[in-house]
Amino acid sequence: MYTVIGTPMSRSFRVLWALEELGQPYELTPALPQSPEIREVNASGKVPAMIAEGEVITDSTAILTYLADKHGKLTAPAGTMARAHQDAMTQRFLDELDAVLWTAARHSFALPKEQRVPEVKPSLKWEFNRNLDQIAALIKGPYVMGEAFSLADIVLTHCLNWAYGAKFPVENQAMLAYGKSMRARPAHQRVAALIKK
Ligand SMILES: N[C@@H](CCC(=O)N[C@@H](CS)C(=O)NCC(=O)O)C(=O)O
Repeated sequence: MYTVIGTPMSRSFRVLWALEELGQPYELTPALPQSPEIREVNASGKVPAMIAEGEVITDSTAILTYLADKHGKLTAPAGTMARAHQDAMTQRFLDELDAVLWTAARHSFALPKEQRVPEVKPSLKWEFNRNLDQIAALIKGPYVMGEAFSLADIVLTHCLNWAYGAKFPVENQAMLAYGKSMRARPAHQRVAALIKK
């Protein structure tokens, strides 16, 4: 049994989605960032964290990679060229989408008020869409890596969902259609239902 610490309204969504895809049982502690519950296991106060084999793992991508390798699903095998390409795509989503969204979040609510520069947001929205168009051109579908759903799809779809929540207008039609098909997955819907509860 895994224990996930972090509200589903955060990057914890990625971990919960992976666990649902894998059919693995888990307990959820829906802790907010910087809450005592997360600080107890992760001094940075960042969510998500997951407890597995009696140890704490932090960082959503590290947790996804651990789960995928451990259960032999949602990933190409380690040490293969397919895995190198999958890792490169995942890192690209983190650099070019997640980081842009997170910068917008910092300048909206996460930084102390006097450190926020709200004027940066139009530039970030432009950058996000430029990056997304470049990424979309690489994806032949139906999944990021072609014929197999992988953790790269979880990271990309979560960034698309996050963009929607952050009011980043996404105009790329291929990405809109891709996001719709990923959100139709039963595992995604089970986690989305946790947010609506
Ligand atoms: N790279 C980390 C980022 C974790 C992160 O920044 N989480 C946010 C919520 S989605 C958080 O807890 N922020 C609180 C803070 O930075 O103080 C991951 O993917 O898990």
